[in-house]
Amino acid sequence: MSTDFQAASGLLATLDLLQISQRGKVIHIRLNRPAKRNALSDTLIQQLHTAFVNLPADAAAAVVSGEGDHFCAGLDLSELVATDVAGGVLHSRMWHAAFDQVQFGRVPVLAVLHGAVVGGGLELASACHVRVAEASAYYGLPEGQRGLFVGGGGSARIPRLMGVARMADMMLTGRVYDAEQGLQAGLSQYVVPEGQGLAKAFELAERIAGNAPMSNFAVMHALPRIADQSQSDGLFTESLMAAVAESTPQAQERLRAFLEKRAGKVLKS
Ligand code: 1HE
Repeated sequence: MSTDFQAASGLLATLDLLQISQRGKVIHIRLNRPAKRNALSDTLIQQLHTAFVNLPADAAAAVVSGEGDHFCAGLDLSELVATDVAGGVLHSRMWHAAFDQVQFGRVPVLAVLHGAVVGGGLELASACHVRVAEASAYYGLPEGQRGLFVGGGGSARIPRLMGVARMADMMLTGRVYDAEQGLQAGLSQYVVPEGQGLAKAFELAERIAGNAPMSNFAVMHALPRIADQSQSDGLFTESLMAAVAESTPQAQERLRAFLEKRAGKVLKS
């Protein structure tokens, strides 16, 4: 935990497979099962769900990372017992509920990726809004080799990042992408040197937390849905969302601030 982050209290502090802390408006949720490479057991999935449903009211951005040498080794294979079809569907739906809460919850979520980002770990990463990869990150979908299929939303989310053909190749052939290849393919938006992922993510999270809440809401909730709509429906939804955002007091104040030369310009960084 970074020194200036405060450990979470109350319900969030009881989630023993997560280490949760907060600095200002940024909440840091760390998968904390390093001995098992942060493999996603049922309990860990349920704790992620609980954490994202119960984020502190003053949190405005979240960062998810993994303790130890890997972000996440995917589904906890030791828990995969032969079950009936209904049981399998319900198990997958439990993951969907948790990861939907990540993608369509209250605050934008950044993932810091290092080491293995495989199977369900990549599904979790793909539910986040911004992915920062360290140089050691690598991506795999070993479901094909394990006799499985993705069940944590991967088939819906990963092709939206990298395309169906690339995902099919990963699943069929076991192809692994390294951090740079993942960046080129769209799996992450940033690659940073080893050990610098959290600092980069916290810097981006501070920026996100400073946006008008309605703009962040629109990006999280309207943008992916518009992308799923026909052009005509999407344009109409966009107009509604734009009108809602523009009419908020925060937007009005920000526009005034720019016109009165109190706000920053858009400059090359
Ligand atoms: C695990 C898991 C796991 C590690 N489930 N226990 N995911 C996979 O197929 C990936 C499987 N894991 C690996 O390939 C490797 O563990 C790693 C490349 C991620 C890391 O290697 P390494 O050498 O650092 O660790 P390790 O020695 O392999 O593992 C350390 C311990 O973690 C060991 O347990 P131990 O009791 O012997 O110490 C491993 O058994 C345990 N471990 N990964 C259970 N995944 C909703 S559908 C989603 C479908 C999927 O995600 S399929 C992909 C599953």
